[in-house]
Formats: sequence, structure tokens, C-alpha cells
Amino acid sequence: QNSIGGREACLCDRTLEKDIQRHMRFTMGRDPAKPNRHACFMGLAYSVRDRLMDRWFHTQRSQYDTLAKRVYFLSLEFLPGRFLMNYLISLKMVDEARRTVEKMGFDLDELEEEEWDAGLGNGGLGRLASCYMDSLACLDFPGYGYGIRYDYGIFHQTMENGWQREQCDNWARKGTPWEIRRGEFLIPVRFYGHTETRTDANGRQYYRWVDGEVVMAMACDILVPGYGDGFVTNMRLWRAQSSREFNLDEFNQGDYIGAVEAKVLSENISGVLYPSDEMEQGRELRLKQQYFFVAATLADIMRRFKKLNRNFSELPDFVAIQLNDTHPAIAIPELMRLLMDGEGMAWDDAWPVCEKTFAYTNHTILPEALETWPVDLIRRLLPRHMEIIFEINRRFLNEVRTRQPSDSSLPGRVSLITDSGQQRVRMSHLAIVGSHTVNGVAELHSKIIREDLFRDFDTVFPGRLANVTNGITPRRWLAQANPLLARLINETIGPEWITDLDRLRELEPLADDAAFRRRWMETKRDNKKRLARYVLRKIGLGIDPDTLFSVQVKRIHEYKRQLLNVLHVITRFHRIKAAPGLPVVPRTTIFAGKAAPAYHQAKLIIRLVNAVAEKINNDPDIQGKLRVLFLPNYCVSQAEKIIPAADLSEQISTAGMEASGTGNMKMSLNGALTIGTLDGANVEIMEEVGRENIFIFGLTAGQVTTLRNGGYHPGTYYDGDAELKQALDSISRGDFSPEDPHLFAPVVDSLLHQGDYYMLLADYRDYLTAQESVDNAFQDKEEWARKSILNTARMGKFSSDRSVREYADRIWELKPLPAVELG
Ligand code: DL6
Repeated sequence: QNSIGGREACLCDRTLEKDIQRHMRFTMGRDPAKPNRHACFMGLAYSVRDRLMDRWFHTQRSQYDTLAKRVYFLSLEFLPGRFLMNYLISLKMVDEARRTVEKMGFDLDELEEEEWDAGLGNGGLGRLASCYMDSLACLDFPGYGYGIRYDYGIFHQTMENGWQREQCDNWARKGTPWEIRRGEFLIPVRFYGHTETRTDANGRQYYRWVDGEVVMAMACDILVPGYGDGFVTNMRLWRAQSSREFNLDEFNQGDYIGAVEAKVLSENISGVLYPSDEMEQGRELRLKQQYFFVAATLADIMRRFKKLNRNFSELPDFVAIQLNDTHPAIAIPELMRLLMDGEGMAWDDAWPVCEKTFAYTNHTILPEALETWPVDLIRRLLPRHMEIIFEINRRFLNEVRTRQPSDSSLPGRVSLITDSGQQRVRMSHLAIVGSHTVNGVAELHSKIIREDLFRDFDTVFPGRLANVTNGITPRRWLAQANPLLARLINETIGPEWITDLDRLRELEPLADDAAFRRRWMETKRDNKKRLARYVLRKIGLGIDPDTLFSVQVKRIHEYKRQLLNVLHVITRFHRIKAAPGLPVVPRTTIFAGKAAPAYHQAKLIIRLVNAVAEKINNDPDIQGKLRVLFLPNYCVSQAEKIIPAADLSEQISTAGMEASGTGNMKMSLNGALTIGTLDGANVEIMEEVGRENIFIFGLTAGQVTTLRNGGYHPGTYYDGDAELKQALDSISRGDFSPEDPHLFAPVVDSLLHQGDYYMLLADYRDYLTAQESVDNAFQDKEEWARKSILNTARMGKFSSDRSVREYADRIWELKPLPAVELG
């Protein structure tokens, strides 16, 4: 029986097979007598989606009927990956679907591969947003996600001669069965133009934003189901549409092509996701994207609120808006504009409404990733918003001067506008001033925010800066990605962990049970075999599941220090070459991740990984002892294959730089042991799993600062460490690029001659020592299995359910609203 939460009005007497065939015939226009794999996938996808529709209507209706407060999660990025398995798991329909498609001649795992990932995000920030959507739905919290329905998601990465190449990710080219396009539901969004003052009937002056160009935002909805109940929430993504089919003036003057071009140009707004995980300083289109989705979203929220017939001062009782980083921060002046210019509120009444409605999450302290926009650009694109931002700043700085008269430089430090050189708006300051709560994403990160990055705001707004440690959804990152381990756990302690991850603690005693340890490690080995088959298929390289799989998968960035891992690999290589007869613990070192297309140093690091892999994998002395590989096109569905197979999770960023990390949580949940610095959420992972079950090395965040301030000299480490010198010299000499010996000179230069900002050389020796501890631990199979089980058992804290509950209690003041059983 595929129905949960009651009978489905639209499906009461249908079987899944009949539904698939009906969709093949009537939705896909395919002859069900000659089904192909894609048609079967689409038929299954539509049939599964059908089963959520009534639950969705029902969830929406009950929220509306009870006047529930809702949270609106605004994010320029969501990274859901694939939907099919997620829907099947939440409907508890996996077995039924498998049997049904088998009967029709297909294999469910192969059908799953038909689906193109929805890669509408760059990495951690977007994936976190998707985990939070899953938890909102599973915990029955009334809420919506809002974002952009990009035509092209994060680029498809291929390798050409070891270099990253980017290809367009036309993810919805074959049609996507998951989205419901609301072609009739369009919201106008204005750009450019100018403001005017007018006077109303009572003689009061008000502002109007007029002229310019109007683009329409079309709603595309994607359902987000809870787990095993009737709750289904919504992710509403906006797509740009031209406001008119043709510009009639140009058309009538005979410029048909010009008219069509203008139409196409305005639709570019939702064309492509910016592929950098940092900010796009100067790009007008990026700012347009931000305002486009914010304006459409707030119009939608206001439309819904107005149906309640309440006073606008009550908005925060019904609406909480979470800003996922500063990308949607323009929502603050937009809400002020709507309340004042649209609804006639006075500033003093509108501002507290804004402050009580918004909360902001900071996801990075890297200076280059903190958004600022030129005042001139905002003024041209959004003239009314620039006026409002100036007024917010004027009032805020007056308050600051009154409250802290003795600190004359404080206003300059906290101002929303930079005044050195070109004036720019600091979006983080705007977001802090306009929100009631600002949170970091791990304890250490939030401490750095409070004590360093935003310390002035901690004085100006005591108590505003908070922490909510990130989390990951156990549905995708264990139940879906690792069905073998999930089955073993279910058989052992039951399935309650899926919605209550703390229940994994019940596995702890089993760490001492030899039979269980054996089954645990057999499961890991099966997952490693599955990954080995995938690697062979993708890059033609054979890897041995009995070696230690060390995994570093994440965006390629200097602060994440993939290069430190490479230096370690090169040293291992040199050691084996120097003493080929000595026994070693055989390893497979796996890298994957995308570099921002304009980030040349990161792309050179990918090239280096490939070059090192080429040399090592082809050296006869090294066979069976060390393998290195770079898997192209890291994405959610690939992560689902890699993570369950990891023995060792490499989380080796410079301390103080990784806000949280979430790959660290995913791997530990899947029984990998972490080698890491005391950075981001690694600190809390260590606290949970126990210092003896993790390999910690390197400088602490405090030591990094002290060393940097006291004068850091990478050359001393180079001169004082023969193995480090040998590794760097071998790169400089061209050992890994004999055809172009200077190819990697910029990599070595960054360490030896440009200050080694990320302090790889300072951490190198300690990292190598920690890797030796890993080797020793891995040789003791029983002990390793114990540690692996304890890692999984102690990951309860890192469920996104816990994170979302904290947001709901402490920030949104939101109560769950379970959907009533369908009758
Ligand atoms: O909070 C999600 C994720 C963290 O886990 C990572 O540590 C952090 O690097 C990432 N931040 C970004 C930065 N983007 N912006 N702005 O992706 O957020």
C-alpha cells in the first residue's frame, strides 16, 4: 500500500504500474508497449509526485486555516540533487517502486541514474538550505523556501589534459518532472527608473518608484515531503519572464529582432547560477538576480499576509524571514519600501516590523566573500532602495553616536556605507542592522563573529549575535546514500533514528561486539566496492577496496588546503621510492570538487592533483601501496556514492577559516574517521565522538592569529624540514610536469615567496604525524571498526532536525503544525 496519512483522492484505485503507464502514454507521449529507460523514469517520477499532491494541498490548507506563523527561507542557492529516491523514501515506497519497475523490465538503481542533479547551488551553503527544507518538512514546520529557478545550475566539470573545463549544466533540458510551473502566476519586478514624491489626500508626502523596466517573475514550485506522514511543503523558485511578448514601439518601427532581443535579455536574469562561492563584486546581473527573487518573494508573502486582514504591525506574528547569507539582504529595504510607499506606514512604525521579521545567517568570515555593492550601481538599478539604505544608515549612526559618544571611530566602523574610495554598501552590516538575530553556523565561527568580525555590533546590539551549529539530513545522508548501512542499523536498533538521530547512540554498546563490528566493516567494504566500480566507469582507474580510502571532497579553495593533502601524498611517494621494501599501509587518496572558473590558483591545484596522480599511479614501485585520483564533476549524487565509502575524512582547513563544514558531518555519520584541524564544526565533532576517535592536528585559530601577527616565515619550515623541502622541490623541479617544468611554479611561490597565507607549511609536520597515527590505527582492524561505529553512533547532534528546531525555538518563534490525516 503506497498511501500514508490516508487515502489519496486522485489515486484511490490505481496501481503504481498503471500510473507509470498512464504517464508514459499521456504525459510523455510514449507508447507503453515500447518503453525506454527515460520514459519509465519520467513515468515513475510523475506517479510519485501525484502521490504527494493531495498531501501538499492539505498541508497548505491547514496552515491557512489555522493562521499559522510561517518561516520563509530566502536563499539564492538550493542544492537538492536528485529527487526520485528522496520522494520514494519519504513515501516509504522504495520496495514497491523497485518491484514495479522490475516487472516492467527496468532496474530502479538504473532509473535513478536517469535523473540529472538539480545543482542550483555552489556547495555548502546551498546544500545546507536543502537539508533545512527537508527538516522543516519532516518536523511539520510551516515554511517555504524561496529562490531562483536557474536554467543553468553549477557548471558541469570535465577534465581535459588534467585541467578543469566547464560545461553548461542544462539540467532541465529533458524536462523536469518535479517542478510545477505556474505560468499564470506572475509577479512584476521593477528595475532602474527613478523616484518621485507625491502628496496624498491628507496632504502627506509619499514616494513612488516609477518608470524603468519591468520583468515578470513566474513561480515554479517543487514539493518537499516530510518523512512518512502527510506533511508536504514547498520550495518556490522564480523564473524571469519578459513583461510583454514584444516591445511594440520597436516592433512597429520594424525592429523585430531588437524587440525579441530585449525580451530574451530580460529573461536572462534567471539564466545562470554564478559559479563562484565568493561574491561577484561588480556584476550588475548578479544584483539583479538578488533583487528579482527578493521582490517576487516579498510580494508573495505580502499577498498571503493581506488575506489575513491583519494590521501590518502584526506581520512578525505571522511571518519570519531567514536570510541565508547576505545575498537576499536587499529584502530589508524592500520590506521598508512596501510598508511605507505601498501601505502608508511611517518609518518609525515600519522599522520595528522589519527588525522583528528578519534574521540573518552568516556563512563565511573570508573578507573576499563578504558582499559589498557600489552605491552608484544600487542607485541606478534600485533608486528607491538606495534612498532607504542611506536613511537606515543615518538613523542607525545617530543612535550609535548617542549610545557610545566616547568612541568617535565607531560610526565609521559600523557604517552601512564604506567611505574610502568608491562608496559601497556593506551588505552584512545592512543585514545585521535590519535583523533581530544574526547567527554563525558553528560554535567557533560564531565566537569569531562575536569577538572579531562583527565585534562592534556585539557592543551596539548586545545579544543579537547567536550560534546555530549546522546539521545535515539523515534521510538523504544515511537512509538514501547508504542503504546497506541503513539496513544494518535498522535491523539492529530499529528505524527510529531516521527522524531522531540521537537514537544512534544505541549503537554504542555494539562497538564492543565482534560480530557486529564484522558486519559493520563488511558494509563499509561493500560501499568501497561500489565506489570502485563507479571510479572504474568514470575515469577508467581500478582501485582496491582493501586499501584505506582517504577522501577530500569539497570546493577547491586555498583555505581548504587540498594542497596540504597533495604535499602529504608526495611525501608518501618519496618515502616508498626511498625504501620500496618497507611495508606501508596501502592508501587510495580521493579528491573531488569544483574550482570557481576564474580562480586560477585553484584550477592549477586540480591540475597538480592530476599530475601527481598520473605519476604515482604509473610508477611500478608504488603499485598496491598508493593510488591518487581526482573524480570529475563533484555533485550531490556523486557525494552519495563517495561518502559511504570513505574510511578517512580530510577536514584540514586553516583553523578559523571554515565556517562550519557539513561534509565533515556526512562522512562521520557514515562511519569515516576524521583527520582535521580544530576548525568549524570539527571542534564539535571532536567533542561528540571523543578525542580518541578523531585525528586532530595543527594550529588552533588563536595560534594562527598570533603567528600571523607576530610575523610568519614559511621559509623556516622549508629550511628545517627535509621531507617538506623534498616535496616542494620536486614540484618546483617539474617532477610532476616534465613537459613543462615551471607549470606549478605559482603553487610553490604562493607558499615560499608569497607568504603562505593559509599556513600549510606551519601545519605540514603535524599533519604528517597525524597521518602516521591514522596508518597505525587502520592496521588494528578491530579498533578501527570500534572507532567507526562510535563515530556514527555519536552524530545525533549534527542532524539538521536539531538545527532547524533551534532556529524555530530561538529565532523564528515557530511551532510545528502537523498535517491532519487525509480522510
Ligand atoms: O553554512 C554552510 C556552509 C559552511 O558549512 C561552510 O563552512 C562555508 O564555507 C559555507 N559558506 C559559503 C560561503 N558562501 N557565501 N557567502 O558557501 O557555508
